[in-house]
Amino acid sequence: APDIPVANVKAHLTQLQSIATANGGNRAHGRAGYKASLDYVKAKLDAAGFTTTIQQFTASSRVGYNLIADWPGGDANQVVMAGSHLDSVTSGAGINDNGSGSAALLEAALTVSRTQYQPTKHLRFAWWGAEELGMVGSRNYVNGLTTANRAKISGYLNFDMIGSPNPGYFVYDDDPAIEKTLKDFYAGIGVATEIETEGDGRSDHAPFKSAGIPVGGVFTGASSTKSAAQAAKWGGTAGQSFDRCYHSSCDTTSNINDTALNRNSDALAYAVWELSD
Ligand code: DTR
Ligand code: ZN
Ligand code: ZN
Ligand code: ZN
Repeated sequence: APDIPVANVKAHLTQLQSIATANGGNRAHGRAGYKASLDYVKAKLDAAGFTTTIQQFTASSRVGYNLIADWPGGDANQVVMAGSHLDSVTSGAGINDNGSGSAALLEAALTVSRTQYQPTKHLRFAWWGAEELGMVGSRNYVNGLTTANRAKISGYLNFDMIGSPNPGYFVYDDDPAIEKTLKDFYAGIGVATEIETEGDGRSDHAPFKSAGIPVGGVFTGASSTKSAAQAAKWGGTAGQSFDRCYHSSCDTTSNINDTALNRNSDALAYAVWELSD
């Protein structure tokens, strides 16, 4: 898989920060900042040759949107999906949660286009709305799938919080093949990983898992505290949260660890390329 330039990912984060700042300070479901974020991502994907679809839904009496981007080609009966929620909480810009996943996913999709990658399987990327209300957008998408279309999805990769300032390297312990693919990436760059334990049912992979679709993903940690053993393994600060600005107004572009963002952007690309070959 090609390397994902972390500078490009950070440029998307700068845009998402500007969008939040220009729209009341957040990118939350049902607020102007969310739709402006979606328009930013969609414009890039349209220009890169993706077939984009906007799915509308209602949650808490406000209109929400999912953005689905299909890369033309590949076997339509074997769809590899990767997704990130694009919405923030109302308290801030949500740059780590979850601009980080959204930006890395966007740059990976743009890299597919830039390299004119022709995968064996069909690639589909998704930016979810209203995850913070309880995975509403992703659940809306999965519920909308016919049984036949659901059966075509060979796997779903989730990226929610992948640039935490005091990062851990956690791999979802769900589908064994996806888990192994992600672990192989980290082994290849000499970075130890741990199993993601707090996440079951706490992000957009949950509706896919409930529908029997193989899922996986990576995570750099939220409000849990980094242990001394973890700090010895990964660096950073023991006794402090992985992300002390989780769901706070300080979740801005300064709330990102560039090394973690780079490694996880490359892990995302590695898994997408490996699983779609
Ligand atoms: N619920 C997510 C944050 C979160 C907490 N645990 C995990 C595990 C895996 C992915 C994400 C998370 C949010 O606030 O968006
Ligand atoms: Zn990189
Ligand atoms: Zn959150
Ligand atoms: Zn999140």
